[in-house]
Amino acid sequence: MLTNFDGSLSRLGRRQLLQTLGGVGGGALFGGLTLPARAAGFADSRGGPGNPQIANEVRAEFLHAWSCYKKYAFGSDQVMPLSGKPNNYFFGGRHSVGLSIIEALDTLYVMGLDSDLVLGLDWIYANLSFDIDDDFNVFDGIIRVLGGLLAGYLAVRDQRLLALAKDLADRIMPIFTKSPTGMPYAAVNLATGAVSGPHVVLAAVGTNILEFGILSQLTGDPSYYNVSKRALREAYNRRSSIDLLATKMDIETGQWVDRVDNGPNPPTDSFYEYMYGAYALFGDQDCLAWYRTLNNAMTKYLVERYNGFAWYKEVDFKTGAVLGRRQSELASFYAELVAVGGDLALGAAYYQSWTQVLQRYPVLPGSVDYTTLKAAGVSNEFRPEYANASFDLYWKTGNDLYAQTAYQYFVGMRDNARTPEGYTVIDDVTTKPMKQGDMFPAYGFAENFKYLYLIFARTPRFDTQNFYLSTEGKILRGLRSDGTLAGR
Ligand code: DMJ
Repeated sequence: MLTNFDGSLSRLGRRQLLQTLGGVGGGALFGGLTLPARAAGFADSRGGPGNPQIANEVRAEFLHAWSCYKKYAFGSDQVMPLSGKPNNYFFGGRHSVGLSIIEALDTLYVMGLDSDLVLGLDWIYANLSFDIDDDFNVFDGIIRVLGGLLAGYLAVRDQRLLALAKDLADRIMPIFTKSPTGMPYAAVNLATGAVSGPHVVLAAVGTNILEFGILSQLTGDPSYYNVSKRALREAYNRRSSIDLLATKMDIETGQWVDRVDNGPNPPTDSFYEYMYGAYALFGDQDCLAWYRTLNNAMTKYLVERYNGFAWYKEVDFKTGAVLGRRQSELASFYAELVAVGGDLALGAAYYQSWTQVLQRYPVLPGSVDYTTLKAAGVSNEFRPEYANASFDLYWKTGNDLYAQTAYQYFVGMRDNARTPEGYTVIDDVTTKPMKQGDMFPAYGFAENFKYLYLIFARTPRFDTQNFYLSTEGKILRGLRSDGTLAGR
């Protein structure tokens, strides 16, 4: 065990881990990298100036990606950086919601990129409408579009953003109100309110209470929060006798469609994040108790040490019998959640497991077989989850190790996912050089660069002592106004 009681790495543990990773950090060789360092700590978390040099590097790379989107796809959902073409993700190419702009709003704000922020806001005010006669994927729609508009509103306090957010939420509402169990359908036609998709993965059942809760706070209408909480309760009530969940629900019958509990892996992942988040953001004690019951059962039945590293196996949710030992990269975020949720030792250990994979693959593979630490899925869709864990663990513990490994992630991303004009996904992380694909997912504007920047930057626009970010990196608590953009 490498951690102290309070979760910070002990001197001995930290040294062991750094040696495992190939160096001692702080300007020395670290995993083959020479790190720029400050004398008094790499990122200087305790009220100091951070590391402006690295913050500027991260901001420059964000701008490299953003400039590509502006040049080739502004107003479309996403950019294809190699072919220089737009991509409209949400409606299969039929309509655009300017997804990348919405995803970028609060990142542009905390980075102080005000003229680009105003450009994006002006596009939204002139073009964005949700009167679209087509099916809308509500999981992505809520965390990305609704969450982006709300974070934008919290940054600049323009009522037009709040009105758009409310309009979208009202169009989404039938997924809850038309469901016989209260658990949401997977899709809704935004113009007609027709719902579809009764077999719903748990992440889609339960990743909405943070955005709907903020909307309830801002509008004074509790119905948004209440429908989301009911969905969480209904899923929780269907746990097995050993307090585990399967991954897919028939929301019309209330019956599970499968028998696998694979812990924080997709397609459940952010379900747990939002159950805990309802407590962290709104003080909901029911949600905290539900999270603790489910998380404790996962720790008991799923967590195992393999070659010294902590992982979550896949099990039968009724018996606990082992079904598999693969781990999705998307699960790496759970290192921060399990730590912030109270088990700092397990969070630090799980982070260490993924750091070990980062030593082998500077861009993490989509999944690993953790019995060998070899890639099982070789692509990486510009995934932010490891940096998400670094960010929260860094601010939770104040431990420089998390800043150092975040920088290692950043260098791996810059060395491999950068293109002459932007950034892109990786089709194969096992080849040298890594084989690049041709897409920049819009969440890259919301997540990777923001987590990295906010480890190293110190800005009056972000409260490092009191923040909460959604699963999509939207800053739902912690944005501070300096007055310059109010009403824009
Ligand atoms: C993001 O949309 C969110 O982080 C979500 O919770 C899971 N996956 C993507 C990024 O990988």
